[in-house]
Amino acid sequence: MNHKLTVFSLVIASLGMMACYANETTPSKQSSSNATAQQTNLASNASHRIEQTYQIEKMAQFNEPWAMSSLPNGKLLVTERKGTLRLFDPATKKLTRIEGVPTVAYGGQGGLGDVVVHPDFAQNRWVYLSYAEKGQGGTGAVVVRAELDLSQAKKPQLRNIKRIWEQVPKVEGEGHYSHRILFDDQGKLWISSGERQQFTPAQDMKSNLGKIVRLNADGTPVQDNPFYQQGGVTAQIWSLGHRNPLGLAFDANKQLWVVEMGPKGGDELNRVEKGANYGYPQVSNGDHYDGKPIPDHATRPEFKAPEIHWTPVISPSSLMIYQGNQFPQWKNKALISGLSSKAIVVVDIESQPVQEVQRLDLGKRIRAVQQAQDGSIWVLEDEAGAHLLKLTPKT
Ligand SMILES: [Ca+2]
Repeated sequence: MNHKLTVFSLVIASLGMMACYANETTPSKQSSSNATAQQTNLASNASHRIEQTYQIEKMAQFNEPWAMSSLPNGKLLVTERKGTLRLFDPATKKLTRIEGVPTVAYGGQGGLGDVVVHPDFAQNRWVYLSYAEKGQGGTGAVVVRAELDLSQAKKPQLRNIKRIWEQVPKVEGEGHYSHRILFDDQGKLWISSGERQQFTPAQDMKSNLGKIVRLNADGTPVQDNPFYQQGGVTAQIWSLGHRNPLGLAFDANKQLWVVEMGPKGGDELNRVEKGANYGYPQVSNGDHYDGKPIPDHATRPEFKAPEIHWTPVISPSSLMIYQGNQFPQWKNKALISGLSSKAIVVVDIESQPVQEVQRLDLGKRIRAVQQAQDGSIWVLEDEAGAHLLKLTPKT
């Protein structure tokens, strides 16, 4: 009898969570079949859900921000897509424009992209920026290294700008640059390079589009890269078959993870392995926007499948794996910012299978999420008038 009672309670609890979840989803453009799929996903996950509480403070406002990075002193570098780099001081909430940013190709999904700080910034003052540029054949992303001169507080500027990487080849169109940048604890530089909406380059080893690349801090390929002996841009490649990978992060075990936008359906969180092929455009758990089907991952086991995928999509725009202490329930979990989902999606990457455990419904397209030095969390909204938000534990 006790057993029956427990089962009955679980069913009621699951139904309650399903209903609760439906209320959290974005109201528009949700077809009933999609809603059913989502409820099915969440119903199976119901027992794993967490409810980490938080509070939100609006800190500043930006125009189409894309990325942010903390300096060792706690100030924040923030890029805006039209080509502006700003320095934000959380203590005074003052914003200062940084001079000397190269001209960017703004349009479509392109413009000024990511900004990261070299691990030895305190000594070398190096920051790295990615952006779209025009050139022969169309557009492509580049990464530059620059010295950030903060000696004049009112006129910070970039000096000694050196181009260290570019997408090959440049192509027509203004989408899927991806161009997220990340340093690992060995000082190696990782770049996510999207397939530029051209599909087949993701499988072409003579192109670095649709790849995750691994470089030395000066932009040269690393000697123990899986295809180093083949030379050219092939030497840069760490993994292939990616579509529009917009988030890169290492977990506590130094495992690299990447989130990428799927086509119509099939957003992915992938565990990135040396030399692995993630299958795009041969396989995807989504289909082409024109309705043409793409075989699912299960049909081609030679390609590495995502650890978790989403249909309906969440539109993942960045990834962090929380290592702080202010939000105990998020420790070692992936936080994925979402555009169409207007949310931060929390994923348990240690569980088998990997699963979504919480969704922070923020009501705005979210462009980036990043951990601050003190363990609080910076969140950047998307588009014009976007806020920089600070997430702290609920008091
Ligand atoms: Ca498919």
